[in-house]
Amino acid sequence: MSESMTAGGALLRRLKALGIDYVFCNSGTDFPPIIEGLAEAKAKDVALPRMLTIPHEHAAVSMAHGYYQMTGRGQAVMLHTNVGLANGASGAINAATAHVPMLLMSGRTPVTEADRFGARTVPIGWGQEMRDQTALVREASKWDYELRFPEQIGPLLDRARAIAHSTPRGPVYLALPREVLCESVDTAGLDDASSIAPSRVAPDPVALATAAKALAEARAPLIIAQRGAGDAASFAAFAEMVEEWAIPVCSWWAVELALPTDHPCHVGPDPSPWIEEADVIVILDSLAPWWPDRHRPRRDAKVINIGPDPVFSRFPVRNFRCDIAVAGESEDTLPALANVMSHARRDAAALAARRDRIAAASEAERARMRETAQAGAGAPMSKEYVSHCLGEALEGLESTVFSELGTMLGPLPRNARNSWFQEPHSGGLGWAFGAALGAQLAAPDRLIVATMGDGSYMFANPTVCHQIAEALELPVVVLVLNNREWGAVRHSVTGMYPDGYAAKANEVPLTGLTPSPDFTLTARASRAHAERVSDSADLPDALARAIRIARDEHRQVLLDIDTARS
Ligand SMILES: Cc1ncc(C[n+]2csc(CCOP(=O)(O)OP(=O)(O)O)c2C)c(N)n1
Ligand SMILES: [Mg+2]
Repeated sequence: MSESMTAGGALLRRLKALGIDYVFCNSGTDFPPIIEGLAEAKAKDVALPRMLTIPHEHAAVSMAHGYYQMTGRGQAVMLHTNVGLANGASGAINAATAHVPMLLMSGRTPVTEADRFGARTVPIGWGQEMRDQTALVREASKWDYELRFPEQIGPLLDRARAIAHSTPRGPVYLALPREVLCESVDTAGLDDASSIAPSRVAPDPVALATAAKALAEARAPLIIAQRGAGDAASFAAFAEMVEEWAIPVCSWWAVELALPTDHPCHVGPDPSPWIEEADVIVILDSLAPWWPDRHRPRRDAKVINIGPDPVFSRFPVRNFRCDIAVAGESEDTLPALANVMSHARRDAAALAARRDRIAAASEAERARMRETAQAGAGAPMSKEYVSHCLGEALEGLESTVFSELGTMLGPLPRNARNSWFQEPHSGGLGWAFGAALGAQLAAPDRLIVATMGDGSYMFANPTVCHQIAEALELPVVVLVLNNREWGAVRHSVTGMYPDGYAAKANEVPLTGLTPSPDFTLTARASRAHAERVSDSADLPDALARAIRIARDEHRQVLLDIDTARS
């Protein structure tokens, strides 16, 4: 028997059938048919995704981002017309750069002025109209469209989700006009499985064989890895392969962990001196693997690009050399590469000598980092010191650290897959807190730590994020590394003009954040446990307390840590 429901509710029902757990929502006057449909579905016992009220769009998109990072499953975000979408655009740019799939939607203000259900009522109906609303996020979207008829809900959502999850993954956008959502639609087929499977690019066997041969025959190979090594199995296979083949792995500006920091082949963030001597370089899923003006690969070095989109076609300019391109998801490519290499001939003695040299360099780098961290004790203390202490506090615990100008990989040892994420290379600040909340939602039993600069904390709309943490009972630990400035901006000025006027000024203009707000009060406003830490000697105890409270009392915690300007 045929049945019908409000199109707004039908849309949510379809999302559920597509396996979406959460819709991160920030609603408005375009939402009545969504909210009515939601209530209708509830009244009729129709299963829907969990619909969450998120009081700022950047937090909503960042939560979907963090949720995906922990689960590998894209979620949905529903925002308010053009203005909500504009607030979420920075998050969409982050998701696109990080290859994070999500179904981004926002309402379209009614286009009709009268005589139709759903037509304009209040002045924003006119004020929020745009000729091309999608333009706000089009460059960050793999696909975009507008729902024209209610019966398109199933087909368009199937298509949107399949495209978002196809290689290379990323966000898609669908605009939802209010009049269309107000219509009634037949429910037949809404609960069926998706009609379109995502397409997954598998590595080309010829490219794989060529890459494997080059790597196996290399005298001085190097891998630069910025965005992880795929799933649990490929993470393990990668660690084994680089050890067996004695390949140094560099984490220059890594935003995700590809190799444990205590692995004997992890040589730290600096590609020098490896890059100058390398005859074969693998760029593993890395947008900007080195600094072209500083790091100079050999002219005859063979460069292999591996990743879901090895040439990063979204970006107008990116000319890192690419002799061999191997396209595919890392979880497919890395085990396949390891397998092909396992059949290659090797000179065991030469590999052993190289392995020893790399391991010694790796150990020396760890020792140097420990020393730098210890030297940063005091009041205020260095970021390296905070990173080191956090590493000690997390030892033996299953944890994930999100860092945005916060703690540093290396001084903060991280060894498990998914244990560490840094802001994407798009750098749309305000990401880490929201992403940590999304990750905690995905992994309720895991210790989730968000560490960020004071500037990044303020970009995250902290009142909003603490409200979410309280409302959804997400016991995240937040560390604000507070140097009362935008240090990264100051560094970029003094880096470009080391002897300039700005560098000689008492305070570099446009970088100071004094007077610094009392962030503990912001957190306490949402009943977080909050402390200020000024002296490095107090940090280990404060961290232990923070972790205990988050775990045992299931309560969010903030530490406002007095951090030195470097
Ligand atoms: C949305 C957004 N606005 C501005 C910037 C430019 N920006 C890059 S780093 C930075 C300062 C970050 O300050 P903070 O988080 O305090 O870290 P610090 O550098 O002081 O350690 C700014 C403003 C950005 N990346 N994103
Ligand atoms: Mg700062």
